[in-house]
Amino acid sequence: MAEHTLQGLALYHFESCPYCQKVRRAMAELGLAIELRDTRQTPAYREEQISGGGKGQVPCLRIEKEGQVTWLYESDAIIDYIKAL
Ligand SMILES: N[C@@H](CCC(=O)N[C@@H](CS)C(=O)NCC(=O)O)C(=O)O
Repeated sequence: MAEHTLQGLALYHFESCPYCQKVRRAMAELGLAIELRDTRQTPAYREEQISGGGKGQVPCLRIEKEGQVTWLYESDAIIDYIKAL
């Protein structure tokens, strides 16, 4: 399947988090390329997630659409969202 780079989406995650692994696996199975922001490797990503979304829990999908930003928490909700794209 062709990879589609999705504009306006960024997944806040870190490598060893099992919930993040589940989301990354779903992305791979769907053939979707979403920007990955590792909050452990880059503490500034964790800070922007907390300041924008309210907490540092990962995975979290930052969705920017028509100038509005939504922070989607919970791996199952993120997978449902990307399956519907
Ligand atoms: N129910 C959540 C669980 C996510 C979760 O527990 N993530 C851990 C890392 S594996 C975490 O971010 N813990 C720190 C926190 O909640 O601030 C999901 O399915 O996404």
